[in-house]
Amino acid sequence: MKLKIIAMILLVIGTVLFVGCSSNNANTTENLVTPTGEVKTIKMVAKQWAFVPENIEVNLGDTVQLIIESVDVDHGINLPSFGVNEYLQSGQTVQIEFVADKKGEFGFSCFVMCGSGHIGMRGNLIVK
Ligand SMILES: [Cu+2]
Repeated sequence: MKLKIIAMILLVIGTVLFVGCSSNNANTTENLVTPTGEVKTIKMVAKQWAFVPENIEVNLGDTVQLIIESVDVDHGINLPSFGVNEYLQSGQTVQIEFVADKKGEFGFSCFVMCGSGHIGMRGNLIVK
């Protein structure tokens, strides 16, 4: 009788652990982020040789709206983690929108050879 009760308790504990583990696994493979409904609009200037501002901070789930004006020569912005790859023509303003659906620090850079300081033309998107 005692053994039966112990066996049943172990079975219950085992089931709880198993369910707990499988739901954890489901969370790690899941890539869905609940949008905050917040739209972060950032006006940015691309110039030789910087993005201004060069650091952008948003919250997880925010919709990020970048409005970028290239004020001198042609530039480009490449933010591979969010599929952003946009040509920034001289004198033009470009609007880019995406959802910040992962946490971390993500680098962006200019991909158009815009002069001697081109290689240093980069910045960071921080998603908290
Ligand atoms: Cu460049």
